[in-house]
Amino acid sequence: MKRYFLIILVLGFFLSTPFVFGGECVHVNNGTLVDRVGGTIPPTGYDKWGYDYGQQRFKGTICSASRGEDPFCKPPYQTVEHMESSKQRMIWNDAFISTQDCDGDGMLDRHAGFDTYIGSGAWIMISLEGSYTEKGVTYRGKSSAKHIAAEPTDVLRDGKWYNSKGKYLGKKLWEYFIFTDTCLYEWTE
Ligand SMILES: [Ca+2]
Repeated sequence: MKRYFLIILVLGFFLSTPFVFGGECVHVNNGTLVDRVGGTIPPTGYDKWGYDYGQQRFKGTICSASRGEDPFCKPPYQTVEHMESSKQRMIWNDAFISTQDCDGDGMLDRHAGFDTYIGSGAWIMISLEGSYTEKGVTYRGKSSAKHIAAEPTDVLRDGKWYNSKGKYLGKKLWEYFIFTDTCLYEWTE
């Protein structure tokens, strides 16, 4: 069941709206911006979930990455304890989540300058390490993956992205991303 180490659902990645410059930018260091669930973002360092928006990085668990909202993290799911102890790391670039709010919605900008992530150059890298138990067997694993926004010329067909020349790029992820460059190792004890 390798899917456990490919879980990368992060709340709010789907919810972006077209970017419109608001005329003034507020940096995360200001301490007044909020995250996607309304929590105030600390001016520096990690928030309680493990997000450091100023340094564009995350250090936590699979469950804290989704702020506890991932269905895999809710009881009575049998592996919840293992999932909560699984380590997750992420880094991303400015196009993915900026360190500023320039469209005036009080949240850090996503795909700044673009209507959607398409063509924005956004990317995020996610690595996971941990274990889970299924039918009495404990599995340990590691995975890492880089996800990049599709280009305007890329074509989505049957849940897979191809470039304009027909070369396969990767599976569809969220709405506009390509699931690519995945390394996955899993073993039992
Ligand atoms: Ca914003």
